[in-house]
Amino acid sequence: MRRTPAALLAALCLTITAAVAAAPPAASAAQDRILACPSIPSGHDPAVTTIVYRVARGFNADDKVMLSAFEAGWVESHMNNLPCGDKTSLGVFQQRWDYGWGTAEQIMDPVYASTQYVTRAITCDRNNPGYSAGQVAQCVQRSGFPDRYDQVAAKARTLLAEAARTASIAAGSRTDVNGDGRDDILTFTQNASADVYVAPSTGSAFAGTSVKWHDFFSIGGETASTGDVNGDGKDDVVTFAHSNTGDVYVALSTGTSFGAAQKWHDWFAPGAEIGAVGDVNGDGKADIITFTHNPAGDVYVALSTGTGFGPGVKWHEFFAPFGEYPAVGDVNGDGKADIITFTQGPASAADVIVALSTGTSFGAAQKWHDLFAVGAELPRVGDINGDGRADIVTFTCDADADVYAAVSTGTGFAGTTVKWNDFFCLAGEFPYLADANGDGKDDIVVFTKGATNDVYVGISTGTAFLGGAKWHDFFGLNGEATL
Ligand SMILES: [Ca+2]
Ligand SMILES: [Ca+2]
Ligand SMILES: [Ca+2]
Ligand SMILES: [Ca+2]
Repeated sequence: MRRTPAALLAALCLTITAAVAAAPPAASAAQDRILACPSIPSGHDPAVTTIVYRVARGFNADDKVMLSAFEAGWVESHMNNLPCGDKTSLGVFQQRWDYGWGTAEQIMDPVYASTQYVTRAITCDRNNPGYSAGQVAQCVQRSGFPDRYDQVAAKARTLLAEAARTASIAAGSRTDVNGDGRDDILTFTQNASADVYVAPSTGSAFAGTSVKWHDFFSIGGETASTGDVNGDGKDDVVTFAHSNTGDVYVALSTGTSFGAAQKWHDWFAPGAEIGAVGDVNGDGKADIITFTHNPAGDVYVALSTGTGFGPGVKWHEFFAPFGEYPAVGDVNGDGKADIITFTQGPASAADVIVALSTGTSFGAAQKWHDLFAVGAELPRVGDINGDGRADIVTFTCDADADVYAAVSTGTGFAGTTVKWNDFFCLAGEFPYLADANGDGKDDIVVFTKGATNDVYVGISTGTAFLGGAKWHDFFGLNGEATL
């Protein structure tokens, strides 16, 4: 264990350390510090919004309950884990320990607080189907100002969209689950049944509909990923539970299904951190990486032993803080996966930064491109020209539906505004890279979701992506995680 929930809590409570540290019983500690907040931060804490989102997804909250959580959190705390409040109110939802919400320490854990909110909101929504999101919030919060929640719906939607984007960060891991050299597609339903379906590549299509490879893996709010964690040539599935358990589960591929879920780590990528998979030490077994994605910007690694992940070790001190889009890929072709971050600012600040793996740590951050994946674009990492070095691709996923790429030279990414495809990935669709035809060059894949649930592939020629061809006509529904 490298960090404990208690340590996190202590960090959150810095402003009141003396009172908390000196008073062990929960209630008396709380009573010592019941003060109105001197002020509430004007902006939200992205770690809090991400946790609220993940917890709500974990309970399969519908859109209304999800929105209600963000309305309530904004009204009560501007989505901050406040160690203070009116009377005995605490935390993101300003819950009161003396009104049956839990102990003060529990309420100051945003996972616990979100769980309390969401479970009550789901019940209220079920019992009152005609309620607005704000009325659901009031039903849970019982505020003296019941109209405030619906009034902040627009702000809540903005924060919700940001949290959903953070939770869907996924930029590069192999998906050849049957080990035939062609990447396949997977979908994790992430609902109550938590099924995992696979459609293997035939080289010109993804075959099979409703072929279940696992019947309970990666529930809502978890991060589903892939990688060959035991080095047998078949990619396995990995899920980061986040929340307060920090568990990481693996299910090994047999070539035709995934075996039983096994816990390979019990404290990695907790809370709002971003988990990823890649072979950072080049031993043929995929390891796990987590970006704390907060102002500290730490990066931890846990190496695969083939049967588990070892202890979490810090491999970088500052990389991909919140707002940036972290990814993993072997950009210099030495066999060891490196870390990449897209800063995603406006055109003047859309840099791509790389830190190369030494096998035991990530080296100094280096800028490899200074204009790529602007704003809300969706960046991905993969070897699109088949030279063994991972390249970068960005999808606008808007009405232009453009796809730009820059190829690795081993010391930088070359090419600015070089379009590799001019119509691929519309708004709401999910793009990915995969070597669908097994020629060694990564192709573009898009899951349309929406009403059609199609999957299109644009084959790489090494210098461009061909027009999209439909490889599957029903795979990956709305709300599912597709890779
Ligand atoms: Ca494997
Ligand atoms: Ca490894
Ligand atoms: Ca490398
Ligand atoms: Ca390449």
